[in-house]
Amino acid sequence: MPPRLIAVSNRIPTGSPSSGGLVVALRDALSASGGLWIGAHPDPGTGLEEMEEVSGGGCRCLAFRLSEEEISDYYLGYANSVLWPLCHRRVDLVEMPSTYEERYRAVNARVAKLIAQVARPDDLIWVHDYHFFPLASELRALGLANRIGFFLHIPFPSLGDLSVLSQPEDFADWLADYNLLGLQTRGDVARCLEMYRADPRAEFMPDGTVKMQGRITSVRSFPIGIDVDHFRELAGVGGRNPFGREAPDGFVIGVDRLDYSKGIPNRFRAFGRYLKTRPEGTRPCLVQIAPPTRERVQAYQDITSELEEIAGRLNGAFAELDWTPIRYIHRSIDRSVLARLHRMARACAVTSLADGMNLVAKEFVAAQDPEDPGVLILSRFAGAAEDMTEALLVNPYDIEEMAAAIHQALEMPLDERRARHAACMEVVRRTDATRWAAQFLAALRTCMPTLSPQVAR
Ligand code: ADQ
Repeated sequence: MPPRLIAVSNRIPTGSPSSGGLVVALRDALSASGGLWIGAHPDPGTGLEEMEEVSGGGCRCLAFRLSEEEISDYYLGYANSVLWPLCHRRVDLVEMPSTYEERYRAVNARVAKLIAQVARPDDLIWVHDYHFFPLASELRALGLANRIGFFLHIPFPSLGDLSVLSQPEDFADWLADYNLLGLQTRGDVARCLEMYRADPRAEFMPDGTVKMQGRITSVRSFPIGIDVDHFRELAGVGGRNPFGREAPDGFVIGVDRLDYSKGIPNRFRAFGRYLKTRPEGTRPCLVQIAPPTRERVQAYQDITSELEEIAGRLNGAFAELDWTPIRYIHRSIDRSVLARLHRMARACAVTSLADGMNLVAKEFVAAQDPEDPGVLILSRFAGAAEDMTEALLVNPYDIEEMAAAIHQALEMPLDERRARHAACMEVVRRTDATRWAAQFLAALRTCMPTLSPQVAR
């Protein structure tokens, strides 16, 4: 039996059959080790409760409840109005009331205490994402010497941008308490090492690890992926045409949470530019699925209005009585319908301004019929572009270049489509979610253990 795994993430699996690759990969790793998944309960509480068992996720899940203040200051506040824009190169959107940071530190300290009540000395602890940067420091302060790994799902911030934090030196310090720091791409690793190079407390060891005040951290990239076979199955299942009778014959699809990092307004503008110059007689269509998220944050309200305005303007200018060029759905849709849509689409536009990986790009590729595949248009600023170099790579700030890429994708000869798809599919398979989890955990198991955590400083 492998050592028991404790996974910690903001969300715990809810048992919905629409789970993505991350849930499947972690759930498998957790059940193989009799492990636990710890995360925030979907419903708020007082913030004082003990953890409770939550069923339905396919593994043992323990949930803590966040109070309304914690949701405002820790989750929507520090996590999503400071750290999210910081990591996505939007320091102009950072909001800094002092209660955000205080509550972020306090929630991490509280969650560490709850974890310490259930952790055994030889458990592996795998912490996910920016909601929990300081968690290892809090666990070490409680005396835990376990191997603790961290995986950052979003881009690693650049050194210059870190100055926006009230105590930027704490950031490197928090990360130094992890034995393994997993990032999405080689570019993220380079940015992280640049941060350590600028920090006089850090030393670089001959094996490539970073040593900071007695603590040794290995920094490596583990590009995340999807449950490929499951998504292919969903996409291939026959059944109802999601459009009813009148499916557009060659359409471009976009699927994103409605987030300013995803570059959706520029995508709409590029599609508008393409509409102006499109080949005569064609009636192209952009199907954009963008469910709302973090609606209480001002920046998300702004992007929602901006998108409605652009979609309305373009449809007003180009639509005809029997043709709507932009079909914009501001809701979540069933995963099997999503997979079918990907398979039917002639192209997918992923135009993120910054993105850790972007799983939609991988889902689109997985959903294609290899004999007659659609074309992936992919932003150079999405982590996925580091390996998927045979997609049509675009600069999401360059509207003309993106309009030209839409044209190229929709007109691309079959041989070229097949060759590009095969190369992308090879990457999608190589980075499949189960391998991703297995590689991270294998690396964590072999990390140098932390000596007595109190002695380490
Ligand atoms: P996200 O920012 O959420 O993830 P992404 O990687 O694209 O971005 O994953 C989104 C997931 O949600 C995909 O599986 C997609 O199919 C699904 N989804 C999106 N819109 C949907 C809709 N309308 N209905 C149903 N499902 C929908 C963060 C980082 C990414 C990183 C992932 C994983 O921002 O860069 O790739 O974590 O590490």
